[in-house]
Amino acid sequence: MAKNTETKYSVCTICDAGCQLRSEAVDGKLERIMAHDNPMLARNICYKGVAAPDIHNHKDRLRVPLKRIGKRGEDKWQEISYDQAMDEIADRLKSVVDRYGAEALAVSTSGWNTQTTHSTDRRFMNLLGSPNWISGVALCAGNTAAVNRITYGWFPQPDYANTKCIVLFGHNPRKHSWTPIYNAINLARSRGAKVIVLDPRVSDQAEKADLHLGLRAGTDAAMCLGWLKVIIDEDLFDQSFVNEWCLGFDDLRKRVDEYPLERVEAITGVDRELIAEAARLYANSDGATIPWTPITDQQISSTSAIRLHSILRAITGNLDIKGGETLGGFNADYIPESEIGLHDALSSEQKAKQLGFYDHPAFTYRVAEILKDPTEKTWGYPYADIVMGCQMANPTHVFRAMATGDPYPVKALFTLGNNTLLSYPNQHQILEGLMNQDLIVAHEIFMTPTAMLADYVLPGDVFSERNHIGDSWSWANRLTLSQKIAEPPEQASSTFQFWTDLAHRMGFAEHFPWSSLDDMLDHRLSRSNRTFAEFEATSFMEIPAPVYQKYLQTGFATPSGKVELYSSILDDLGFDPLPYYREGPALCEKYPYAVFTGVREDSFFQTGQRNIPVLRERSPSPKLFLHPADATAENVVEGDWVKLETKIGTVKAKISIHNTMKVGHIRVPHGWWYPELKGVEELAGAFISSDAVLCSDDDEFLDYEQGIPHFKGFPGRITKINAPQNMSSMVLKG
Ligand SMILES: Nc1nc2c(c(=O)[nH]1)N[C@H]1C(S)=C(S)[C@@H](COP(=O)(O)OP(=O)(O)OC[C@H]3O[C@@H](n4cnc5c(=O)[nH]c(N)nc54)[C@H](O)[C@@H]3O)O[C@H]1N2
Ligand SMILES: Nc1nc2c(c(=O)[nH]1)N[C@H]1C(S)=C(S)[C@@H](COP(=O)(O)OP(=O)(O)OC[C@H]3O[C@@H](n4cnc5c(=O)[nH]c(N)nc54)[C@H](O)[C@@H]3O)O[C@H]1N2
Ligand code: SF4
Ligand SMILES: [Mo]
Repeated sequence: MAKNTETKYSVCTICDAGCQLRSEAVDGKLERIMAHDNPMLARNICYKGVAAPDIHNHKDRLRVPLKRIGKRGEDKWQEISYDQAMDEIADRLKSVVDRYGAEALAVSTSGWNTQTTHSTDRRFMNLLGSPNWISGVALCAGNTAAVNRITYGWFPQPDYANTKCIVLFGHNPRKHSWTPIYNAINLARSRGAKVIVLDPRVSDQAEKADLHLGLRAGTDAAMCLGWLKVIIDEDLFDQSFVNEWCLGFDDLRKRVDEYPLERVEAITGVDRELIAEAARLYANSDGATIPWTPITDQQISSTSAIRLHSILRAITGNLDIKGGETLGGFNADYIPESEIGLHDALSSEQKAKQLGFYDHPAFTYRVAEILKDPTEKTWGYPYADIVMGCQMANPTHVFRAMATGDPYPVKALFTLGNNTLLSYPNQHQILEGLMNQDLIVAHEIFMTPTAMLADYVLPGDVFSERNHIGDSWSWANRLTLSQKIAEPPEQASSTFQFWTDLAHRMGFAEHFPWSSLDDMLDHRLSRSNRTFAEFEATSFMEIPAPVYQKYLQTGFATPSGKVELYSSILDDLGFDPLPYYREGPALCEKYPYAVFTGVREDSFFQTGQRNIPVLRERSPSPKLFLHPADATAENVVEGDWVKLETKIGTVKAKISIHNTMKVGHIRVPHGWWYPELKGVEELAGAFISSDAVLCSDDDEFLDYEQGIPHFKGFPGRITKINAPQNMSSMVLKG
């Protein structure tokens, strides 16, 4: 019989770059992922995306809801029906809420990989009364979005197509790591744009850069203060924009005067002439960009570093102009997550219970409430859920509350599309918190260490099995079509369906009137009088034409309506209103190396895909990068196993020697566990090589304003060991 072959558009969710690709199914089974048919988009594909059929059709994909029958974490299960699982979850959640209050429910989610209108989770939680929503975006882009809003009310996007200068603070996109950004940078470079890279290592981007500043890890804020010193002293800023649109320039200047280049050179380890040259190149470019980077999201002076990027953009006149960084706003054709989330349904009393609200408020409801009126005035909605990150609880406070009951008990955790145990700092505390839960629900596609700790594991669908319209996380305002091409396993659900079915069982049916995901997509498109079927029949991507300098009409969405160099919000909340540099925990004789987590592996996204042979073969084991001089001093050679210790934990990994590393620095990869050691090692080896075991979230490691941890240069030491047993004989079966 002739086979039935179909081709559709897909937005890949294997990583968070969200490439639009084409998928091909034969007789209803996903067989192939291909590049886009539009030449402008055809390069945006990497080998992880190509591996989607290996992931979606994997024999170990979860297909049936599971209920725990062994001890927590023992990985013993009974298969049950979806309806039974949902009934029992609802009953047990009601008991937790009756006993401890609604705030005893925490949700940890990725949001972007589960697609499907993620804010139904916020809607559910807001109706129930829980503010304790956390996500990996607290350490990645979500927190940058929130901190950008403090300065000028939105989170801008670089205009790669027109810029003359790109400044990468660590950020290192490659052919197989954030491919679309890599392509955009290459295109800009071929047009003549200059690239400045600030990275302790000679990274892939640094190798090709016009200027490379090999700063010491964790010193980005000091570097930016140095740039400002040059830019202000040499009058390289946009005088009229500063006069008309910026608040607190004189205060800023005084603060910047505390950072003469000799001091910045001493802190960062970069020659002062090079610092000045880079600052001049940036400021003198006619249209320059500092693209978002996760590196400043994850260090002790994070809030200041992010604010300094904002301030550099603003005073050099690069905000909301062609070739600079544009403020997108909401897409008027699509109901935004901010509206779906129903944030007004949560009372102020419950908002104030959000964990982190008082101590580390920068991305919590505390700031979101201050920005509510300005945001509505400028952007048309009171809440801006940019990259999901603008009204989150603080993860560290949530895990502490789970483990200790302080300031109140958190007793139920729902984790969706997130490997919670490995994806925040202080893995030992996370485990303690999880072991102390009355109810854990994991919505997953594979049995991860986190799912192993659950009471119920619900099988999720994947991107080839659901319709979706990507809205760039309300960051840019592009709409992107993703079409269902295969059926999900019968008992699998989308996260949209999960929240809807739970809401119906918890008495919130009237607020969840949508009968299906497609119905919800129709609702969201109703603002432009279209259905999903009409959208997919006519377009695969919609990008509104840019409108520059919108602030001339609307002002900025801050309390003053201006760019707040001196932050009225931070001032009101009792923090330093001006940016500053704070040194991370000091290296010492016992812990002489500056350890940073990162340098993402091409073959995996974060904690995922270690069970996918075509990807794992490319990167079979975790590697610590070391400079040859340090390797000699430690008496280790390529491929030796070592243990890496910090004050809170120890992991094991192989040594990989690179002369591109900075002396005195060690790179530790993120997210390693060993699916092949399931049943052999506790929690499939989740404590053997995971960076989260090493990263502390004690107060001395936390940024003051957001309370996010220092991943970039914490003290550690290495010792050579024999290869761990199971590891050397590791076999991965397909
Ligand atoms: N310790 C430490 N923590 C970190 C970082 C770090 O470097 N170190 N990095 C931070 C950064 S940069 C980020 S972006 C975040 C990332 O955090 P997340 O984006 O939450 O990534 P993961 O924790 O790897 O979890 C993703 C999980 O989703 C599952 N999954 C994939 N697709 C689907 C789907 O369609 N449906 C469902 N239900 N599940 C799916 C995968 O199997 C995987 O287990 O982590 C942050 N946390
Ligand atoms: N293949 C693949 N691609 C991915 C991902 C993946 O897991 N796999 N993850 C995606 C996600 S969620 C993210 S957030 C990005 C992350 O990707 P990138 O933004 O590229 O970040 P990293 O790879 O963590 O680190 C980049 C560089 O930061 C440097 N660095 C370390 N410490 C410091 C410091 O203190 N200051 C400065 N200026 N530089 C420092 C490192 O030497 C390294 O070269 O990648 C995305 N793309
Ligand atoms: S870069 Fe690769 S994994 Fe990420 S969205 Fe694009 S194709 Fe998928
Ligand atoms: Mo990230």
